[in-house]
Amino acid sequence: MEQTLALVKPDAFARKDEVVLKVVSAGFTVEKSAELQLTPARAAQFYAEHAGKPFLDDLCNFMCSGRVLAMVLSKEGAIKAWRELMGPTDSVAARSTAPDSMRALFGTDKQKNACHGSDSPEAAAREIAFFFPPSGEIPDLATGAAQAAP
Ligand code: YYY
Ligand code: MG
Repeated sequence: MEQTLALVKPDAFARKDEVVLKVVSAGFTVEKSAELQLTPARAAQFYAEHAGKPFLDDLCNFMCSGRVLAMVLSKEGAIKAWRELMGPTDSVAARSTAPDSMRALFGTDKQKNACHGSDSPEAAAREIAFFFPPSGEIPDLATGAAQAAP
């Protein structure tokens, strides 16, 4: 069964139970789940594909403004299905084009948009390992590097 990495971002964390209810109603299985606080270095590592973009610093600050809920979701075609349930990046646009989507319901704008979802099988593998490293590795919250367990 295909897996994807989903985040409930800090702006929607207070409504995470509503998000999870919709996730389960849409037929996803929550395989793993963790609530955590990102650091700026770790947020920048997560969003490495956006290095050099003008919105990156503000995005990383926002991602560290509170806790996030990280989940591994599984379903047939989970990557595309979760992107569809999330809706378009900009929550304002989502409210006109995908009014039932997570970003329409729980987000504010193109930065505070409630959720993240992997956009390819390669991204899903990387992002799942980022939040749920293989056993024996403990992520260093300051640098984002995986360390061997003592
Ligand atoms: O994959 P998705 O989250 O829908 O959008 P991306 O283009 O990958 O951007 C990642 C993240 O960056 C987006 O969820 C919000 C933020 N962002 C922003 O703050 N300002 C923009 N102009 C574009 C994206
Ligand atoms: Mg993206």
